[in-house]
Amino acid sequence: MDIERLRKAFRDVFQTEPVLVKSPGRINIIGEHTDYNEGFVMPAAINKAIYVAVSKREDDEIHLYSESYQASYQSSVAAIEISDLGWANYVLGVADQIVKRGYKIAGFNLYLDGNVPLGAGLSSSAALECATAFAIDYLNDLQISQMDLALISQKAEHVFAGVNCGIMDQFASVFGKKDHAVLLDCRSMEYEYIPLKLDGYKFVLLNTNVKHSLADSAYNKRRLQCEQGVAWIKMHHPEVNSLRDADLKILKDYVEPKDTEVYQKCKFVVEEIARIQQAAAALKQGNLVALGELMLATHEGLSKEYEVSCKELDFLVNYVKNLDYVLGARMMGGGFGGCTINIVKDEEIDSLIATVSTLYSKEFGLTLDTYIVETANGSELIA
Ligand code: GAF
Repeated sequence: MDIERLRKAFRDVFQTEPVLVKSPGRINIIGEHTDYNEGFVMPAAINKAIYVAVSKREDDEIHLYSESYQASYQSSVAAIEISDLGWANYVLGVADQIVKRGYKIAGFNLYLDGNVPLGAGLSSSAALECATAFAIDYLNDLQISQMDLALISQKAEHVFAGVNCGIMDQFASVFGKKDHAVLLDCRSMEYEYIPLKLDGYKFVLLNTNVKHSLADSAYNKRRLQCEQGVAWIKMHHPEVNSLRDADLKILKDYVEPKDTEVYQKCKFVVEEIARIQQAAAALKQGNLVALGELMLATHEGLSKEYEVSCKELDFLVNYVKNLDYVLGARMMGGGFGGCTINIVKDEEIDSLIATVSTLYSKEFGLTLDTYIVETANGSELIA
């Protein structure tokens, strides 16, 4: 990202000097749909980020400009409302949450740019929320803790984007650390950085370039199905507060008889929470083969049991899963499109990309975008 170009673009639009905030997108190595079930996740921030250039205004107006959409939007702190512009909502939603928490904030100018591919499941929206939260905090000297900035950003997504997401994406965008994955306990919010030793391998993302329209509604539905399962268990085991507390026997006894579909969804989550612990142990031992096998098992569960994959994602995973130079592969994020994450041997990356791109476009008539990603630090102000 050309920081000087961004500063100049901001000055051209707003005629004043900006402050810059950078918030990264994320990958998730393992632990899918576990965050809103108080389980664990293991994401890492990546070297693709959203950048916002901002300045404080003398009045209470909010002026936004998006480089990618070449569009502007205007509002005011006193009258923040959900807009028709998706990108603006992520900014407005964060400002709204900060105001709702009782903070006094001034109007601001914000210029949005970045290189996180949009709609690819790399959390461009969470990154924009976090960048906005950091920016408003800085401009108004609010001194909100980093954890609260992540939680504010998550809440903004619930209210202004209508997706009842967990905390993983915003957490990763704030707390990511270069060369590390973060193992986060989404119940206690305690976390541990695990060094990523990929010796000779890299994370390669294959972007299907599809985002099926049911993604957001299906996400919210899965969340409700998990809550339904917990409610049935709770009638017999009041101490169970989330699927984190359940085991397979409890699910068989109290959820399967009620609804086999809900049972299947809950079963995936309980098994996935267990897999993350094994994956963390494998990563700590540098056992990428074991980690890769767990990733494939996750994909299988997401596709067959949790039913959040799609034919494009399954095609990509099926193609690579028997290649000996690809250690792990799975769909990543909420599902119904976006990217697969693959652990691929350095020397084979170029030829894999060439082959799989050709096969993908032959099969679906779509271009496959590919990214070799590195990990990065979390959100930061750029002087
Ligand atoms: C999306 C959500 F935003 C996350 O909170 C998480 O639930 C993920 O889907 C699935 O693991 O990225």
